[in-house]
Amino acid sequence: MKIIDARVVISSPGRNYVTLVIETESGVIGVGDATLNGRELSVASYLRDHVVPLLIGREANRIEDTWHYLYKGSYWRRGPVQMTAIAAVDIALWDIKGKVAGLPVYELLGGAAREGVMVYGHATGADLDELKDDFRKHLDAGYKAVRAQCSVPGLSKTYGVPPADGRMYEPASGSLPQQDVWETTAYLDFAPRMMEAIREEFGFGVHLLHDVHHRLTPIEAARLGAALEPYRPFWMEDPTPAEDQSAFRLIREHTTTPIAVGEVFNSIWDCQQLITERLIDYIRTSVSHAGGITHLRRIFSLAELYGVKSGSHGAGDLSPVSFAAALHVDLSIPNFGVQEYMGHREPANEVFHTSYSFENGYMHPGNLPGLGVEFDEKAAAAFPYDPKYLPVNRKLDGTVHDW
Ligand code: EZ4
Ligand code: CO
Repeated sequence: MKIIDARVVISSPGRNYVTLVIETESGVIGVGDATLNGRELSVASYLRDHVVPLLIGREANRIEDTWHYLYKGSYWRRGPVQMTAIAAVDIALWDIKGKVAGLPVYELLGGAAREGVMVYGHATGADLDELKDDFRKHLDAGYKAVRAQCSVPGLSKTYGVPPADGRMYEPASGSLPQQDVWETTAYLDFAPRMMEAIREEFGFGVHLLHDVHHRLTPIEAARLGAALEPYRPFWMEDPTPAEDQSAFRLIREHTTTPIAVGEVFNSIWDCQQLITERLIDYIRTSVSHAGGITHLRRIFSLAELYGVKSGSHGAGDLSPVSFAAALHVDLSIPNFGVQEYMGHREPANEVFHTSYSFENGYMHPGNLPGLGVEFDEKAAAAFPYDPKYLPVNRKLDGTVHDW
C-alpha cells in the first residue's frame, strides 16, 4: 500500500498546530502532529521540502524502516526539528496501520495494560486563594492528580500562571517574545509555602505535582526537593536545565522528592544517563517531539529496565493528534506513570474530532481504528497561522535565564 500524497497543514484553531496528512493508494489517510511551539515553520519546511518527496511511493506499512530511513538517511540527526518531523510521519503511519487492521493503535502495541490512563491537570492562580479555587475545580471534575503553579509574590510574571487578559501562559501573543522576570530567592521561599497551602486545604489524598521549568541550579534544586518532602509531591518537574544529565546526581544525593524530566528531549540519547544511572523517577518525553510512537516506546522500554516510569508531556501546544497517540502508548506500556493533560482551547474541537474520553481522572483513547482523531482540513483553513514566540526570561539584573 503505497503513499501517494503527503501534505503539511498549518493552522491556528486556538493556537498554532502543524498537521501532517498522509494519503495512501487505497484511500486510507493518516494524520500526524508536527507542532514545535514557537518554531512551527521550521518543521513544516523540513517536512515539505525534505521529507514529503521521500514519502511519495513508499510502502505505508513499513513504519520501522521509514523511521530509520528518515533518521539515519538524513546524516544530520536528532534535534527538535528533525525528531518532530519524523514523529509526525511515524504517528501518521501508525494511524494508517490501525485503520487498515481495523484496530485502535493501542491494540497494535500489545493491547491495554490498564483500564484507563491517569492524567494530571493544571491548577493555577495569581495568589494562593485563586490557586486553591482552581485546585478545587479540578478535584470536583474528578482529577486524581493536579499540578500546582502560583504567581511568586514580588515577581510581575510567573511561569504557569495565565495573564489576567485570559491569554495562555505560553506562548505570548504579539510578533516578539514576551519578557518574563526571574528571581530564585523569592521562588525558593515561596514554592514550599504554596505546596503546604495545598496540602493543608486538600490533604494528602490527591497527587500533587509542581513544575520548576528548568530554572534552578543543581544545589538549589536539591534544597527545593528537601523543602518539599513534608508535602510529599508526586514529582518535582524539570528542576534544572536537563541537557546537563550528570547534574541530577547531586539533586538525588540530597532529596527523596521524585524527579520528572524530559519534555524538551528529542531522543533516547538525551535521557540515556538519567535513566541508566537511575537519576530520575519519571521520563517526560512526548510522542510528537521524541520521534513518534516508535521511538517513544523505545525510550519507555529502556526506562522500564531501570524502574523509571513514564510521565509524558501533554501541554496544549501538542495537538489532539499527538495527545491521542500518547494515550495509546500510555494504555499499552507496563511502566506507565501519569500523563499530563492540559486540554485544548476552542476552536480546536472544530478542526480535530477526537474519540478519547475523560472519566473520574482517567482517560481512554477510544476504540476507533487507528488513533481515533479525524482532522478536518477544510475547517482548519478557516484558522490561518498566527506567528508567536515562547516567552524569554531574564533575571532582575537583566541576565538571560532559562524559561
Ligand atoms: O512550557 O509545552 O509541563 N508543561 C510545560 C509546558 C511547556 C510548553 C512549551 O511549549 O512545561 O507548559
Ligand atoms: Co513542564
